[in-house]
Amino acid sequence: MNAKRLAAEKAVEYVKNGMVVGLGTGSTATWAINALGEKVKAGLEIQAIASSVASENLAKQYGISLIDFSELNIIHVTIDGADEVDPKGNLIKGGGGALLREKIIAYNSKEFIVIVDDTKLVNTLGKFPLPVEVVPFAVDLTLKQLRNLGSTAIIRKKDGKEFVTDNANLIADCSFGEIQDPDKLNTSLLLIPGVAECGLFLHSKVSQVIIGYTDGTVDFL
Ligand code: ABF
Repeated sequence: MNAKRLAAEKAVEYVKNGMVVGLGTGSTATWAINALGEKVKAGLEIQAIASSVASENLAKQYGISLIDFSELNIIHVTIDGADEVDPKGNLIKGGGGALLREKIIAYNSKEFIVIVDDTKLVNTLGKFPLPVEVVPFAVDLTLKQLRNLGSTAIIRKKDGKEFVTDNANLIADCSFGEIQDPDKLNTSLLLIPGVAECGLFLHSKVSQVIIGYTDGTVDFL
């Protein structure tokens, strides 16, 4: 049984006619978009906004109606994946490089549902290097500040070139070791000029985590 798909399809059960849905990014979120797309084909009426160009393109293929941010009054529910989830529901996100848009959409959603398989569960965040989106200007100075906070900050590369986000920024992957206080680290990172956003999502903004297991069961946090 595909555990990511299971969690995704469970989350999509929450989506009802007339809702505005925030679409996440990554392989688990893709399962959710697939499931929503099938429901739309079968008559479900929703509007959606996407956290990445990739998710937007997938939604278009299914004929999911996309709403412009300028016309947006409310996002009823956002469904998105994560790279790590701690027992309180704090998250590391951004492995796919879409963390800034994901965070804006999650922050502005009434409900934020996180979908993961059980491999994403950790006791303490930090094994997965924390993605931090940084503006390209004076990036070496920003990296120095990130290292001063105790991380090994490395600019992400893809196919030998710097990975560029949908917002024309760069990603610094920052290993901090175990993150004992995600709230404090989130605040410290956001105080650095040049940091656009970081991949720490605090539990206070997470409505529910749905965990899929390969034995076909799901669990909730
Ligand atoms: C997005 O996709 C991210 O924030 C996270 O980095 C990643 C999870 O990837 P996957 O669902 O492919 O495991 O949700």
